[in-house]
Amino acid sequence: MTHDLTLPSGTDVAEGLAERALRDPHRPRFHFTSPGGWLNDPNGLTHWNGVYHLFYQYNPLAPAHHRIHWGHATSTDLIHWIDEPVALVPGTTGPDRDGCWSGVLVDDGGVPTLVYSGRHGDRELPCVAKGSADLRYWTKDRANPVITAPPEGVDTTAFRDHCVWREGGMWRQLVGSGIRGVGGTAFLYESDDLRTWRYVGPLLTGDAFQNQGELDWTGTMWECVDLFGIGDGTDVLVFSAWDEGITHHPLYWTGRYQGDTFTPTALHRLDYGGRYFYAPQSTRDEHGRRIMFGWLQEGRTDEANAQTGWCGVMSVPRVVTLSADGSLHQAPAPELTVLRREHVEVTPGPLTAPYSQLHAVRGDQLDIETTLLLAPGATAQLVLRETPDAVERTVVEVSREHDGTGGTLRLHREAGSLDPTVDTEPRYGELPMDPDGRVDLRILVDRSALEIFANGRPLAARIYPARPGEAVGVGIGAHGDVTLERFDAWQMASAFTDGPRPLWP
Ligand code: DQQ
Repeated sequence: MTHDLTLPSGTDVAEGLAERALRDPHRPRFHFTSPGGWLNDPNGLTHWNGVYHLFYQYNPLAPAHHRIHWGHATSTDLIHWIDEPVALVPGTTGPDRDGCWSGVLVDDGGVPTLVYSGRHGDRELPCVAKGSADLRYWTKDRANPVITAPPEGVDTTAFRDHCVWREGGMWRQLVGSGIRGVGGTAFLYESDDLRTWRYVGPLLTGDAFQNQGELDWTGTMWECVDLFGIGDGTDVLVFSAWDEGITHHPLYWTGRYQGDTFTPTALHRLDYGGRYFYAPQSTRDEHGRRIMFGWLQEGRTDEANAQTGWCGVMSVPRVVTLSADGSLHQAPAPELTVLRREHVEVTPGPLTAPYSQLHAVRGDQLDIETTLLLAPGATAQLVLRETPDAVERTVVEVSREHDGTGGTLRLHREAGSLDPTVDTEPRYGELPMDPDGRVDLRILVDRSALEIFANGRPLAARIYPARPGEAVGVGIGAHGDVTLERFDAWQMASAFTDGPRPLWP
């Protein structure tokens, strides 16, 4: 693509869809969504001269995954976004004529450069595009694809998605893949110029025959690999475990990246929502923070998506740090608090009732921060999006083991919606706890988008009450000995106007 001033903005292309999307009561107001059409993975995430750039997998023409473009939005605070012109459009010919799939942005001696997967037919190959100084216009390299085939002699399940970094005066790249009959992998390459690549070998390969069906199964292919160092000497390899036709989920290895290999110490689930926080990408911002976004997929049918004119939600920006136990701690970026409005505080003390509605706290755009102290064997429940007759309700539950060691975070969506076509499967995961049984809970409710952080462990999901206007109740309850140490809730303002979205000037 050449420097083309007639390029549409995301909103222009998706105008009819955008109007429909605005009428959908389930559309989030402070999570990033596309102006209309389809959104999936975050791409090219970067903080460039004080501006955050969020690119994303985008189909501006329909809320369906087809001939994927790269959408583009910018922000100076990670919360308020401006729609930029579409960054990459599939070619009419060439290696990306069927889609510009996921990739990253790197700084090539001051030249912003994208490395992405061009799709043609049913295969993807690495491509490169050079950006204008403002990162708005992108010129695809004539030599694309810059790697013309997966490594010779290896029977691969797929070959796409990129993690690219500078090391020892060279470029290094990981391409997500899988070795048939073995497991998911990340192939390591090396280059002087981002155009000519030398294959080094697999950085690490999983075992597709271990833990099949489990929530930490590593799959037959690794999508969207992301390698970064964190804390003092820990390396992290994030990937989305994929398999044809089977549920997929994001995982990460902690360990040590040295030379040409990654030696794992432990495997972890990145988000207990599984596919509701998929294909994440992270960057180190200009403040030195590791910022991560993931794709909150829809939990309703393709027909429902088609009717509403939009689909796909970006998580809120998360700040990722290393916990004392060697796992990752995730929290919403503090910038999010600029959207906090009316504040309600609930009086601390023991929770004696199995359930009571908090009449002062209501809404479908909320930020809740609470600390609970759980005795061994105790359970606390926080109810969200409850209708007055309690027929529809979503329950966040934290419980502590009888022996006092650790606990569980659960999300019950079974009564989340009376609509039988939406996904209401529960979600759960392990909850680390100190000997006091303290649980620090942060809950973000944004219409159909829900993100829960319990002692730094995240769980993202989608909920679609059939009576959205009535499903605004909040309540709390306990079984066993539970003390409410603090409870604060804020109404959240919208980060987007209800009318047309602001466009680049
Ligand atoms: N989404 C992209 C791929 C990636 C997948 C296509 C993960 O590059 O593997 O839209 O959601």
